[in-house]
Formats: sequence, C-alpha cells, structure tokens
Amino acid sequence: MHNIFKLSIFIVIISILAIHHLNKEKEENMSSFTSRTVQKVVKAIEQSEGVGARVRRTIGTRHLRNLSPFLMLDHFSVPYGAGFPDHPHRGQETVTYMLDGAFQHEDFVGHAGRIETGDLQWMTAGKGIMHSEMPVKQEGNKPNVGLQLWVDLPEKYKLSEPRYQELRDKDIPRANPNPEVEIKVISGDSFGVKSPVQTLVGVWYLDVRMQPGGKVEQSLPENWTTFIYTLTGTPSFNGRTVDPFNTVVLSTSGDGISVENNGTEEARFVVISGEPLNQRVVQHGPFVMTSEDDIYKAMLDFSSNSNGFERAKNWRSEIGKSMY
Ligand code: FJE
Ligand code: FE
Repeated sequence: MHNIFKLSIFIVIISILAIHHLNKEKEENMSSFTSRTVQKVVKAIEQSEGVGARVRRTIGTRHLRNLSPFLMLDHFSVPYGAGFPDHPHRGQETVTYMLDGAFQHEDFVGHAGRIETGDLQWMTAGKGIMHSEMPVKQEGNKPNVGLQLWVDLPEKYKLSEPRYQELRDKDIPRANPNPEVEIKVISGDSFGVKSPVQTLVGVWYLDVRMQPGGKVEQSLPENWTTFIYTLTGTPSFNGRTVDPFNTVVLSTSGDGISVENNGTEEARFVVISGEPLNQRVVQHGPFVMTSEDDIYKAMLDFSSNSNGFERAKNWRSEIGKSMY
C-alpha cells in the first residue's frame, strides 16, 4: 500500500514535469522565428565559359558582387567534348557539387578522381593548384550538370597547402525536419545534422527538397552573407515566390529563412551562407588575392613554376589532352 502510494506520487510528479516540458516546447515553437527578408532576386542567364561549356553565373556577375566570402556560383551544363582543361587556381576554394552526370578531375600532383550525381568535391586551392575538370560521356550525349561555388580564403590562409575533401552522395548527411522536407547538409548544420566537411571560413551549404505543401524554418548564423539558388519548382521565401535559376539574396538579420512550397511540383534549391571576410578581393581570373601586388606575384609564380606552382612545369593532364 505504502509503495503504491509512493509510486502514484512519483507518476504524478513525472506527468507534471512532462506536461510542463511539452508546453514550453510548444511555446518555443510558436515563439518568434524572425525570417530574413528577400533583398534581391536575380535571374541567372546562360553564358559561355571554359571550352564549349555553358554556365548560369549567379554570384560573380556585375549584378551580384560584394557577397563576401562568395566569389562565384556557376550552374554549369557541359556536354562530353567540352570542359575546363588545364588551368591554375590560387587563393580560393572551389566547391563542385554534381546535380546530374559526372565530372573527372586530375591535378598536377597526381590527384585524380570522378564525381557523380550527388557527389561533392571541396577543393582548397591555397597557394596553388593546376588541374583539369572534364565531363564524362553520357548516354545520348546528355550534358553533365552541377554547381561550382568559389569561396574566398581568409588572408592568412591564402597560401596554405592545397587540400581536397571529397564526399559521395551516400556519405552526405540528411536532415528531415518534417515529412515534406529533406535537407542534404553539404556543409554546416541543419536541425542538428552536421556535415563532416571542414571549412577555413564558415560556410553552410544546404541542398533542400520540398514536396508540395511543405514548410520549413531553416536557422542561419547571425550576420552571415546568405543567398539561395533555385533549381526546380516554385518555392516561396518569406512569402516571395521564385522560379528556377534565380539567385535570391537575403537580408543579414533574422533567425533564418521561412520557406513554403505552395506549388504543385517538388521545389529544390540550395541555401548558401558564409561568414563575411573583412578584406579586399582582387581577382585576376582564377587567382584571388587581397592586393594587386599579390596578384602580380601569383602570375609571376605561375609563369616561373615557383612557390606552389613547381609541379606545373611541363605538366599536361591526361583527361584534358583531347582538347589540344
Ligand atoms: C576558370 C574560366 C573558367 N566555372 N564551373 C576562367 F572556365 C574557369 C573554370 C570554371 C569552372 C569549372 C567547373 Cl568544373 C565548373 C566553372 C568556371 O574552370 F577557373 C577561369 N578562371
Ligand atoms: Fe578549376
């Protein structure tokens, strides 16, 4: 009898605690998530790049500059026979994410590989990389499609050792905040799901798919530069509905972004957010430094095969040979 009494008291206390906890959670959920606002929407127009390749450039055109740490985002579509043969890089990271098809890669230290649909290559060029990025032949000569993002490096890491982080589609974690929403966490964090990618400057890169009727509030780091690039469907960002192939620049204040899919198709878009760097951007093609002097040094180092470009001497990629 005594024990049953004790047990009852115990259960009552636990229930009160549980109800209190649930109420608090409900309050938090309903509490003010303030969405960032849409500042600018810019349609990405196709242009030629590399050798026979087509890109929709979003960041990095005159309409979209000063989005530190981001330098460029190209939505590329490349048939077999075209590509980006032997070229150098210094001072940035190039992040290549395949949407359809495959790309081969080969660099001047012998690093080579292939990324396929859904795979990621996060390349830190640092003091110097020379490489070739070429598409793979597909059935019916279907183009190879993906996104390449260029992230600026903080001044102190401009001349760091080059490094690669490569992840297969299956090794990129997913968050499922609700049944209508799947978020692939390429870098950063979504609903507590964290990517294993390490970045030298804070970057969150999320590939979001939303079924019709889906809603989500994605948190974003305070004051980071954030933009969205739309791929399919007609998602609405803080109430603004956007078609495919648009870059949506968000305000810097607010807890994150509210998105709804009020359309009839799946909506797919990438959310890219980064810690702004307080430094100059001086760019000459694939060399990105913080002064004209350092650009001059990069060109000199490249042409004299020194200070990171030693292996560029007489190097020709195997995969780029068909282009010469
Ligand atoms: C480059 C011209 C280029 N966008 N998207 C000049 F074409 C390139 C370059 C790329 C590139 C490569 C891939 Cl795989 C995807 C891209 C431009 O390689 F770096 C300079 N400077
Ligand atoms: Fe490149």
